[in-house]
Amino acid sequence: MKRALITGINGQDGSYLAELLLTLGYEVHGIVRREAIEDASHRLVNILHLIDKLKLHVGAVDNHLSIYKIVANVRPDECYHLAASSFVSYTFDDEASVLSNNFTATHALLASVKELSPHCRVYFAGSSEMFGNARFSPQNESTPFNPRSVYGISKLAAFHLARNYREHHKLFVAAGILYNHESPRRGYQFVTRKISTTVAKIHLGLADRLELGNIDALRDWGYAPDYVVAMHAMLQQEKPEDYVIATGVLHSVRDFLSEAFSVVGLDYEAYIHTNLDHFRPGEVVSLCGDSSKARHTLGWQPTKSFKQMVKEMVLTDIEHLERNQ
Ligand code: F7E
Repeated sequence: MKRALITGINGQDGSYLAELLLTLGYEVHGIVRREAIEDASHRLVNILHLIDKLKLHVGAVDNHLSIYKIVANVRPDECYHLAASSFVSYTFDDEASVLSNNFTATHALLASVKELSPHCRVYFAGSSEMFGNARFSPQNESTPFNPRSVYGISKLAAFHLARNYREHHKLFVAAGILYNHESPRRGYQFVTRKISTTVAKIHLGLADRLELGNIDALRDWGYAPDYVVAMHAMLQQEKPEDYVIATGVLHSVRDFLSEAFSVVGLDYEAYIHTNLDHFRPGEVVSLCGDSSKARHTLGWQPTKSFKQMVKEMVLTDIEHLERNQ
């Protein structure tokens, strides 16, 4: 039986990946914070349904000793490094913790794996934010990086570190360069979940307005359960490489709004209020990914359309709210 270790197991991607690996017969270990274990019904909500099947370890991913001990204890065959400060807007307020969480944690993990479990295959979660103000569109694995946010810079630094461990220390480290990916388990601060949950509240009479920033911003939005399939596939290849994972289709926030409100038969224009606080300095305007390499090499492809995904998010939020009323 293969053993996998997931950092960020209680996040959107971590929870879907844990489900996938359990289905494939893996022994699945995850790292969570002490506060999360103690408040499991809130902080581990994405993995509560799996908790009896998982082996959870308390630790802090940016604390080298903590990671070292967990890797020594688990001796994983595959390690998926998903834990990160991932909300781009927060990075404007607290650059230091984003740099530390995203870079130091990657270093702690790679260095520990190299010392203790050098056969272990590592997945590093890169981001389209590393392309930033890209000179070409769509972007692929050869497009030059030009990050515009501290988040993008932190991910790019960690990505270079991962490459360095691959090239100089001969670790099997594969990196996904993932574009936005959403689901009913997306954090509430991200625009898609903010919209789906507010539409659900409006539908149930619990809210009457939605404040947003730039609704003409464009994103390449995919479906998170599809993206974890790609992560796993990257670690099953003969050689470790980097892969862009994206749909290749751009939609605006406005498109998302229109689809989401139409699920409950409403017109979004009646509910939207612009809040300048949600506009971003140096916004990356339209990143669109070319995932031909993943499609050819990994046999990967998206399974759900934008419309189907938006519908699933809104209907799931309605169901959650109805259950908790
Ligand atoms: O923003 C616009 C906002 O916060 C999407 C992360 O997973 O993907 C994600 O980063 C767009 C932006 O995601 C609001 O300006 C308008 O253009 O959902 P988001 P993100 O910043 O694209 C990348 C690939 C990652 O790697 C990140 O970790 O929506 N927008 N009004 C708004 N966004 C938010 N959050 N809130 C608004 O009110």
